[in-house]
Formats: sequence, C-alpha cells, structure tokens
Amino acid sequence: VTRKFFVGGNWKCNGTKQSIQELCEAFNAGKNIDSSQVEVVVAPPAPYAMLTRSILRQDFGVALQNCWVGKPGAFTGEVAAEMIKDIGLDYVILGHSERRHLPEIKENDDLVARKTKYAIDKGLTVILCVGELLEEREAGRTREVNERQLAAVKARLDPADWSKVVIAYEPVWAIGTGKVATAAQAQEAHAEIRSWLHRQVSETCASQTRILYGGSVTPENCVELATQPDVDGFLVGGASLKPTFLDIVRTHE
Ligand code: G2H
Repeated sequence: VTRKFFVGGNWKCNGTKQSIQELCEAFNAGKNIDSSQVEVVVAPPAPYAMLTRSILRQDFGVALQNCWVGKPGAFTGEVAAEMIKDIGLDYVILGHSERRHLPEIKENDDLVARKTKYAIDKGLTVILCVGELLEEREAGRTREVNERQLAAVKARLDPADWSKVVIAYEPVWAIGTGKVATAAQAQEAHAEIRSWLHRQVSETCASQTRILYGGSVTPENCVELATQPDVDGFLVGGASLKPTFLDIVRTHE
C-alpha cells in the first residue's frame, strides 16, 4: 500500500497579517519537504489565503476551510470553488465539525456532500471531515455516524471522484479539548471507514484513500498515532499555529 502521508494545518478563525507572515516565514526556514513522502497543506482564514500562498514555499499546499456549494453569483458573503482555484489553491476543507455542529452554521450531511461534488468538479482536492459527537460515541454509534456522513457524499459523487478526497476522521469530543483519541480508538474508526470504502465504493478506493486523524494532535502524541496502519496523516488545529507544526509534518520520517 502506498498512501502518501498527509498533514493538514487548519488555522480556523485565527491570525493577523503579522502573525501569519511570521508563521509562514518560520515554516519556510524549516527543512525542505520531501514531496514524494508527505503532502502538507495549511488552511488560513480566507482573507489571508493569497498572502499565505505568496509567502509560503511551493512545497506547502494551501487550502480554504469552506466554500460555496455552486457557481459564483448572487450569494453574498460566500466564496466559490472557482475563486479558490483562480488564486492558485488546490484544496478545500469541507464538513468540519465546527461547520456541521455550531448552532450558527449547522451544515447538514447533504450540503457537505453537494459542496464536495462541486469542489471536485472544479478541480479541487477535498479534505472531507467526518466524526461523532461525545454522546454518539457513548451510545456506541461512532461507526453509524461516520457511515451516514460518508453515505451522503457517496450519493453525490461518481466513483472516480474519490481519488480527489482525503478523509479526516475527527471525533468531536477530541477537538480543541486536549482529549486526544487513543491510538487504538483512532485505528478502530479508521479501519471501519476503510472497510466502508471497500464495500461501498471499491477496493482501489479503500486502499488508496488517505484517512487522517484530527483532534488535539500535537508533536508529542502524533508519533504513536502515526504507527497505526490505517492512520495516513493528521488534520491539526491548534498545534498548526506554531512552528513546531513541522515536527508533525516530519512524523513519517
Ligand atoms: C480538529 C482539529 C483541526 P484541534 O478540529 O481540524 O483541531 O487540533 O485544535 O483539535
């Protein structure tokens, strides 16, 4: 199996021109990234995306954290996939739990799925987030929730589209809480997702799709998580706002 390790940095709604410039300069000062071994992508807030792209070395990819569900037009406040491509970015994060669950946003499974299809059709790679709430885990419903979120996407995609999807499994109880999933908990969920891909899409899709773990990943806890056979990288929030994010990028070495 040759799944290239993938590390995403999700900066969420954080940063200023100055802090982002400093962070990008710190990343640029790090060792070159062996692009044959690892794919690294950071996701700044939209107003800083062009700044980030213009400062960061080309061995870093840049993503937005969300996009509009369709073509550009009279959709005040939205950012279209076409615009993400136009400014030279190749990735978008979709379905992050904050967008699914915050009462001010509340994106549903089908909206995430429609956004995923549209973004892929416009040439973007989608970092698709799935994961269960604490009460869902405690009720033994982790697998069911992940599969429901994935099934909504499957209903909108052509089978070949999955080559443009990177899945991020992010248990909501582990996000920004400091409560990282154990390596065994991550492995179990990742293996279930891979098995679902095998049954519902194809064997090739199951063997080639990267499944990232997200939720309180740090340079300290990433090493053990990365040893798990179905953990193909990370989506990192808080710890991606520091220069030591590069230690997580180098976990695979
Ligand atoms: C999960 C993660 C990044 P954090 O949301 O997507 O954030 O690492 O801060 O838990």
